[in-house]
Amino acid sequence: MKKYIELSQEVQQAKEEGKAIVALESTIISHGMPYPQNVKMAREVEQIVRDNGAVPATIAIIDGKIKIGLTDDELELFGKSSDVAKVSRRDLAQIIATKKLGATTVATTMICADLADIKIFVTGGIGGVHKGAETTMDISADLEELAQTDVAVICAGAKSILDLSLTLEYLETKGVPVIGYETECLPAFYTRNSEYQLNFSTDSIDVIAETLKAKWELNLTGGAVIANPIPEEFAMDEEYINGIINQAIKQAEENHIIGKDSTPFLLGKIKELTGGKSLDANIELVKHNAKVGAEIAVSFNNKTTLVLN
Ligand code: PSU
Ligand code: MN
Repeated sequence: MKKYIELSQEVQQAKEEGKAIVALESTIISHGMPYPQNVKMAREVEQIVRDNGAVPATIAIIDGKIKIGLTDDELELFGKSSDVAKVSRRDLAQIIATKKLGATTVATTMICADLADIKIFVTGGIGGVHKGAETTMDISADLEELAQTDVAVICAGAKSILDLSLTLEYLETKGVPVIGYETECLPAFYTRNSEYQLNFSTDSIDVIAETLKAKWELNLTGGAVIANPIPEEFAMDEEYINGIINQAIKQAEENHIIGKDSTPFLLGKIKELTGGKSLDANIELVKHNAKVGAEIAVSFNNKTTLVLN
C-alpha cells in the first residue's frame, strides 16, 4: 500500500513532529472553479490552515502516486490542465495504474487521507442526493464514503443543486453525524440557512474534536460532516441563487448531462449565470472552512496524540 503514497516534505515533517494536518481536495481546483482563481484559492486556503496552527495536505493523483501535499508547481498544473480526470472511488485504481493526472473528489480525498492517517478534511461542499434521484439514481459516492471511512469533512453544507432533505435522510440511514457549527440548521452553501434542522449543533471546536475522538474510539466507523455556514457578509440572496440553480438544473436536463459530469456542469453554469458572483462566495466559504477545520484539527490532535515531553 505504501508504494502508492507519497508525502510532500512539509507533510512528512508535520508527521514526524506530531503536528495537526488538514487534508484538502483537488476536484474543487480542477472541476469546481476556473483558472486562475482556483489556484489562488488553493494557495490561500493552504496558508489559512498554516496560520491556524495546522499543516495543509492537498491530495491528488500524479504519475501513479497518491500525493499527500502538493508543491506550488503541482497546484498550478491542476488548476491549468484541461485533461485532469475527476477521480471518485470507482476510478482511483485505474487512474493510478495508467499514471494519469487525477483530481480527488470528497470521496476519494477521504480514502487517501485515511490511508495517510489524516482525519480532518476541509472542502467547500459535499456531494449528495441530486434532485430527481428517485428516477436518475444520481447519488454522490461522497455519501457512501462518509458511511464507511473515518474522516471528518468540514464544509458549508451542500448546494441546493442537491435535494438537501434526501441527502440528510441518506446520511441518517448510514449513521453519519452532521454537526452544525454555530448553526442549528443545515447551511445551503451560498446561504447560511435552510429549512432543515440538525439534531446536533455546537459553538465549541473542542466539543467537535471530542465527539470525533469518542466516535472513532468506540469503533463507530465512518466519517462525519461538520457544517459551517458561509460568513454573513459573503452570503448570497436566497431567492436569487435558488432561481439561478433551478435554471442550471434545467439546462443540465436539456443537455442530457449525467453521471460524473453533472456536478461540474452545474457549478460552471451557476458561475456563468451569476456573472461570477457565486465564485466569490464559494472562495470565501472555503477560506472560512479552512480556518475552522484547522482549529478542529489542532484540538483533535491535542486530544489524541501522546505528548512525550
Ligand atoms: N460540490 C461543490 N463543489 C465541488 C464539488 C461538489 O459545491 O467542487 C465536487 C467535490 O469534489 C465533490 C464532487 O466530491 O464535486 C461530487 O461529485 P459527484 O456529485 O459527481 O459525486
Ligand atoms: Mn453523481
